[in-house]
Amino acid sequence: MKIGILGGTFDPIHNGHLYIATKAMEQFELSKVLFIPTAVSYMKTGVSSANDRYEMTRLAIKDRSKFEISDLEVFRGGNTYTCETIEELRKTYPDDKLYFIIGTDTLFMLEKWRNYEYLFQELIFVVASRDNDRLDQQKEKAEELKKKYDAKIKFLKANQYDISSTLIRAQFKVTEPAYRVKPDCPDTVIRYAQENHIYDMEEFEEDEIIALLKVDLKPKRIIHSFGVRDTAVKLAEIHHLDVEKARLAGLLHDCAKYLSTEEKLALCREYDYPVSEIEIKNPELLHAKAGAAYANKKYEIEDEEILDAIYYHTTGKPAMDPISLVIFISDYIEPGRHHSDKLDSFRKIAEETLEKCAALILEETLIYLNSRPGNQIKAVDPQTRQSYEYYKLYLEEKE
Ligand code: DGI
Ligand code: FE
Ligand code: FE
Repeated sequence: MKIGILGGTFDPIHNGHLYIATKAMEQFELSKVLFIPTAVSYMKTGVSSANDRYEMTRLAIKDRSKFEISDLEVFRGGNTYTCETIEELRKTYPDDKLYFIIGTDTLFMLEKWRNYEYLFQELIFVVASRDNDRLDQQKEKAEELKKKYDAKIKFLKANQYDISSTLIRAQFKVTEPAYRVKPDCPDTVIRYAQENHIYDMEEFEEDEIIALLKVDLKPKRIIHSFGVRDTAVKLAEIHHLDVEKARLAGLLHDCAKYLSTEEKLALCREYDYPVSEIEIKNPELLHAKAGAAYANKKYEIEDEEILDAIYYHTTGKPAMDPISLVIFISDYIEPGRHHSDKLDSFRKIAEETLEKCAALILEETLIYLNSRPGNQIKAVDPQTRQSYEYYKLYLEEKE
């Protein structure tokens, strides 16, 4: 027999896993696929219990006669090395061909695995790649392993699938009805997770926020958000501020960037946020205020300092809170920004005096906005002007 093996944390199992198992079965004419939920060290927090992960996996495949679940690893506690699992499996399947399904990242790690030479001898590896970009590198690595160890490595022909357990967990955690979407996993799993509150009682982890943001934002905006997060964290450390608040505010500051004008206006109305004339004419500006509402409503951020930082990140305001100041500045100077040759000097000043850096940024912004008078899009928001009036004092002080 040819037997497929798909191991994973399965927290939770989702349709991407089932798709891969199905594709592998077709391509390699497997008699069955064994799903092996892994044990997770008790030291690792935030992973659902072995029992729940096992149960969800069992439910997901129970109507598929060629999919089987194995409890070889999940109830053992602590990590199980794959070589131990394979030795166990060999007792049941002494002469069968074992097709072991791995992801792209694993392909590059195989030589770190315990007894990998034994594994190369026993297993046919099936690479289910998630990103086709590195396909050349993957093929190269496979050739190398084939030469060195006589490894048997095959590539799964399947469409790219963009589902991750992280995103699914995050989707379970969204409680606001308007933003709930059906997670991409079997209904039996959804029901089990909901009835047993596997995910919805927990707070968002950062990787889950990122997974949701990747749906809300474009890839370039994600990179920018990481830049703002990292810059904000660094500045918070230097200036002895709350690093975790800076991190979250930086990550989420542009979360409403791609909402429609109607959605942004509706959020501002719902939260009683004032909307200025300029903002109506130039709804792009609204993503800051709407972002504060969106971060609260969808991402369940309740901290006022974080929400304020998002609210004021585009225009600033007089006498900002330190976290707001850090986000306002980080948005302008994060490493992905290249719009002005003054940025490097601003980056240095930010490490010394936040207020002075804010003043310089506001000055630059006003110069930029005034560079084309009459351009509606560049009308100065009163808030930007007031921020400048306040912070410019920090420029004079030094002179
Ligand atoms: O969302 P980002 O692109 O990361 O950055 P942002 O939220 O600071 O928005 C940047 C844009 O906002 C930039 O093109 C300058 C513009 N801006 C800042 N203050 C004002 C302004 N635009 C207008 N019309 N009026 C302002 O007062
Ligand atoms: Fe922004
Ligand atoms: Fe930004």
